[in-house]
Amino acid sequence: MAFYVTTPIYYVNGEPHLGHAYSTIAADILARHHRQRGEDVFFLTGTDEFGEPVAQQAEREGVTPRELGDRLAPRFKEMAAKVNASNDFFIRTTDEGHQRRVQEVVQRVYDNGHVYEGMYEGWYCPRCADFKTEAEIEDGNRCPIHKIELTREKEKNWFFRLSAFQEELEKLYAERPSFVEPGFRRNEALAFVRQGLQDVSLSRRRLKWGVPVPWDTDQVIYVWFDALLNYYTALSYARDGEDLTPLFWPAFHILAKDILKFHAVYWPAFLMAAGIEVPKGMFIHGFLLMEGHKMSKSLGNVLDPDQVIEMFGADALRYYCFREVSFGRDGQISPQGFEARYETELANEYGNLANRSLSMIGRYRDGVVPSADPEAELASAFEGVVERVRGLLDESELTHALDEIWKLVRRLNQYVEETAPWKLAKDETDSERLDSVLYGLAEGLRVTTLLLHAYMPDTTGRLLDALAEPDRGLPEFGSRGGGQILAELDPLFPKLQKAQ
Ligand code: ME8
Repeated sequence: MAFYVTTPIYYVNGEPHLGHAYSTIAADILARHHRQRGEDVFFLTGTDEFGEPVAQQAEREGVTPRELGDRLAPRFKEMAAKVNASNDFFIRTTDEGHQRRVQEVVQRVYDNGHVYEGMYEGWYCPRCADFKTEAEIEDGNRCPIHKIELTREKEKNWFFRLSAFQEELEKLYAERPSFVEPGFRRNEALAFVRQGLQDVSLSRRRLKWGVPVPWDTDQVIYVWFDALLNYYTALSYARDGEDLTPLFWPAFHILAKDILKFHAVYWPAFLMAAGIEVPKGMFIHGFLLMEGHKMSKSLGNVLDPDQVIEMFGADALRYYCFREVSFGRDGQISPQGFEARYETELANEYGNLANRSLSMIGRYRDGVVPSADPEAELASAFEGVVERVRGLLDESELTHALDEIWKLVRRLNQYVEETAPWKLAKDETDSERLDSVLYGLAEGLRVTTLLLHAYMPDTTGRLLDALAEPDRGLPEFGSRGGGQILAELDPLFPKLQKAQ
């Protein structure tokens, strides 16, 4: 089995913020989970460097778009590393290999008869690099996303015959109900298709910063087509002398609702036009909000992932984002929220469970996991849980899967309270029961931690080492007998430095 997952490629028109980190972490959790299943995984992220959004920012800063990209692309690359993303490649659309392949595919779409020359006029948002319909425009002529004034634009350029794909798109949606998840986003996309599709510009004449149209080098390819194609082009040159396309295509995409239309409508149509298989599917998540507003570069209300990581660590950030905000919905995040979850859930519930369990096995059994059968009441809490988590992650339900796992953390804590091993340890006749309880705790902790591994790779890795568990695959409760010698474990989630 192969699994190919992508994030949007981010515009290099500002520093990365937590909104970008969020999509990257989501895709990373899926990538890591599929690796745990033993699948061949390819995980792609990167930067979108052409087009108006970047050219305009460069102009504002008095640098060339290339210089801006060369400064900011490494920042996005660092951001991915800092949040512990395990991406297999980082694409920059300015890569030679990308541009070559984009031209090939666009030429194919042209040769297949889906491109013509025409005149476009409409309200245009340079930040979105997109024309807006009358219905989308806010407050006279403002962009509904960026709140900036739209400009009236008119130019002769090449058009992609999107309208010709209406029926095929409707068929795709009918045949593959899970093509776009969650369902309410699928309905939005389908409604957009059903209202009637208009052809879209495939090129720009005024702009110089882009991939040249192969048959008309006075124009550049419209940034959205060049950008979407990154998902396809990367596989052809990510590995020297090897084309990964046959192994990994089609991709599964993670993105937010702001770019739904491009991914759910333009992109499959464009691939159909090129004769390339459409994506496996996509999951559309919501926005992280700060005090009620979308966290965004243009609104300036962003949290810096570096600062958050410095304070809480990457794992806590990864955990918080998916626990606090139901994946798929918009949700508020705040430094106070971080702190609260860090202390109550990560440090007190999970961290304490780990340290308590290890120290009881240390104290009562010299640090060796007893060989015993778990008690039925504990075993039953784990029944079917791995399958449930797998099933939820198959639907990219990152929050629901995490909720399932967190129930185990709580069940284990409750089990410690119910069984009170410190009391059992006082009476020699309870020795066998204590073996069962301690075995159950070690096994429960192992299974829970392996399930959390995709979410919090570092801390869980440390705990698994302490549990003498070298395997990182998906677990099964009761599949490991006792006898392991446990190691020391420093607190997984140390107390926060309040002064900050
Ligand atoms: O749109 N909450 O790039 P972009 C959640 N280059 N996610 C957020 C977010 C927030 N507050 N802010 C940003 C582009 N994101 C194009 C994409 S893809 C072929 C081209 C994330 O830099 C989210 O994934 O504006 C959103 O879709 C993406 O960043 C937009 O990044």
